Amino acid sequence: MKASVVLAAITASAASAHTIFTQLTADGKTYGVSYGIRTPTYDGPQTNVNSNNMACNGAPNPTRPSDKIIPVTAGTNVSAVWRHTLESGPNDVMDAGHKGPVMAYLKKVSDAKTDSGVGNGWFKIQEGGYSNGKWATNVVIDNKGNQVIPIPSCIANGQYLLRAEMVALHGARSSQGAQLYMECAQIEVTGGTGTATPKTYSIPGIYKANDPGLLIDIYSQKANFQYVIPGPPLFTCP
Ligand SMILES: [Cu+2]
Repeated sequence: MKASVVLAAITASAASAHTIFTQLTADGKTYGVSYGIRTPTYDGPQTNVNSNNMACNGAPNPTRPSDKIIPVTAGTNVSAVWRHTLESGPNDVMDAGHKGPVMAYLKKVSDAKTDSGVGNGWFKIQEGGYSNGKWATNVVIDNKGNQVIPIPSCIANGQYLLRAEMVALHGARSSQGAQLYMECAQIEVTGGTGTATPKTYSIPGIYKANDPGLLIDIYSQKANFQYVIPGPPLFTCP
């Protein structure tokens, strides 16, 4: 096979291997595809960490609004359900060669249906990197696409955007080679004690293109290397 043909084949398989946060499971209920989540029809990544589309996705993967808000009880786990496309099943989450970290963030908003998510107010509530020889993306794939996210018990009640994110680092040895996948779910938290005020951060702003966790040749690392998860520190209840 000619090199150009091989490259075209690799590019095609990579392009068909992206992912979307399609559904949310909360309080034991799994909602339908795109219910309360601003999903795109195309499963492509964001690659410019300085773009406003880093908050809740957007062009070249335009998202559709949702008029639904999903109730969530503070102190419980929710699951962000990831699928290759809006039509895929639990055995088609993302190409297993897409290796990298997994994260989730919250932003308190007055109207979860209309807030763009761009700007300050975000705090990280879940993260996974690389441990015991396994990437967090592969943990999600092996868990049938479920990213388990604990909702802190100490936050204030009200509407939030829940931003779930997977990052694929197979091309991250060059700048803007990391593929970031994110969608925002619209939730209403009840049962929170409101005793904590998390320190918040801006999106865009949480990542730099040359963060050690985003500009990295994952294939030249030792098996037990220490991977640095991008973004702000994880918020936990005091
Ligand atoms: Cu991809």
